[in-house]
Amino acid sequence: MIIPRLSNLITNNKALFLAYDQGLEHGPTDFNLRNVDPEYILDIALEGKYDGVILGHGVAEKYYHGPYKDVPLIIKLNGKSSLTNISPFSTQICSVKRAVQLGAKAVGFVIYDGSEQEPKMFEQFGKIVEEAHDLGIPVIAWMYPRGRSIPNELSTETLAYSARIGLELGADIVKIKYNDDVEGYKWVVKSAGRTKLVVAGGSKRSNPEFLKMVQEVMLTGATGIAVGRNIWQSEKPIALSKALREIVHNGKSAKDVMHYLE
Ligand code: FBP
Repeated sequence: MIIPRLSNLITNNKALFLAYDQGLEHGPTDFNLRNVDPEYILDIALEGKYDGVILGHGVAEKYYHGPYKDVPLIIKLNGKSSLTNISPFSTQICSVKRAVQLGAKAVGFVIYDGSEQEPKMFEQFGKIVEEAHDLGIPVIAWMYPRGRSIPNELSTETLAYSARIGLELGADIVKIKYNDDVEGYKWVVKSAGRTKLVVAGGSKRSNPEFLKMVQEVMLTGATGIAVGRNIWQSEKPIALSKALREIVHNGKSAKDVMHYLE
């Protein structure tokens, strides 16, 4: 097995990723006339110096070209639309091989742990980890506990279990939601062991609220954040990205970086 090349994505144990798979997951309801265009997002990723941009293979094929290749590409290999009403399940829609051909430096996969369909996602994920690691490609697991047996998706114990599942299943990075409990979340990060943890951004918060959240997240020992809507739904995505980068990579506080947004 070749050691997955995390250095393409993580510097000094810190990482900042821009997520843009919501067109499949939520549909254009998240978008406006600007951010519906993948080039708008890729411009933010480039200018905002993101450590990775998360796309589906369809968007990558048509838009990840030219200067955008300076931003490491992460292809999410499974997905679902929000049009279905089945128990939480996301099926594989792209292979590791195809993702690598498109230029991916890492691949992603969502697991709804606790769902009735958990075994199928574990099985698909297991194969992906093997294929990706044979090529030295890191695997990021979106660990989203979901389904009838999960009464509270954001409880610290549930999130810690999800983080641990990521480690046990071979993920190099887990992407997990934040529950606004700084002390509790340290246990979530610990439970992931040597698997790095990045926090998912969530729906749009005000700039001060969002930056405070990121500051808190970094205090828990997390490696960083993989954010979408909070950036590309912002009126000032580049200024906000600069502020975010200062917090994640340079240990600044939310207060220290507010001047970027004035
Ligand atoms: P946001 O920062 O916009 O929340 O994106 C993070 C993310 O994990 C995306 O990668 C994904 O499309 C979305 O959240 C899925 O969220 P959910 O399954 O909760 O609707």
